[in-house]
Amino acid sequence: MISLIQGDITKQQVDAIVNAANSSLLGGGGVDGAIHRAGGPAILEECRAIRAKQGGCDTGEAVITTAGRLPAKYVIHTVGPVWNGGHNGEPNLLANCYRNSLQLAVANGVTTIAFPNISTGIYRFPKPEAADIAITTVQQFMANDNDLQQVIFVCFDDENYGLYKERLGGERQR
Ligand code: AR6
Repeated sequence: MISLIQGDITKQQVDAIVNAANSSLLGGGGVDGAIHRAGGPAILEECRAIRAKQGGCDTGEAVITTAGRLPAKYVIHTVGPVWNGGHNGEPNLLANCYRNSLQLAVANGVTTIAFPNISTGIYRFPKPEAADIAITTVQQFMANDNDLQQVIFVCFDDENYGLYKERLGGERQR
């Protein structure tokens, strides 16, 4: 099932929430800052360990940590593309974020997962195009994977919420 809510992803009671991180994995502003603030230092510690081992995270890829004080069990950190006009592979890289996060989730036994609107804040990806890519990629993944029970799109700003509502037909739709 695909669900839609407007709110703060740090409050979601799901197996995993996804973070719109940067390739350093060392935190930042936006949803990344909110997740590290609410989750506490354990998340950053694990990010540092991953960084020491593999040197951060490339755009479109994803890594997993526990979730510290958050109600979720895991945080999946993915790095969205910075919008640079759209001819630098941004759409594919954004689709990779959703696909790789879902793959990593399933590999870790996650059945419920919440996504923020990756790249649509500081990284300036146009919101309508990002919504199309997010929804299509998740729908394709769910059509081929029976283990995932629920994917929740958590929209923070009104514009994204409106765009997702238009595309998904309101709250808690399949
Ligand atoms: N819950 C859910 N969504 C949120 C929250 C929240 N608490 N706070 C913001 N958003 P952004 P990006 C939405 O800028 O564009 C960081 O510094 C927000 O409305 O967080 O991928 C990283 O370290 C927007 O729709 O991420 C990177 O350097 C969406 O989250 C860089 O920003 C994504 O906005 C990544 O930029």
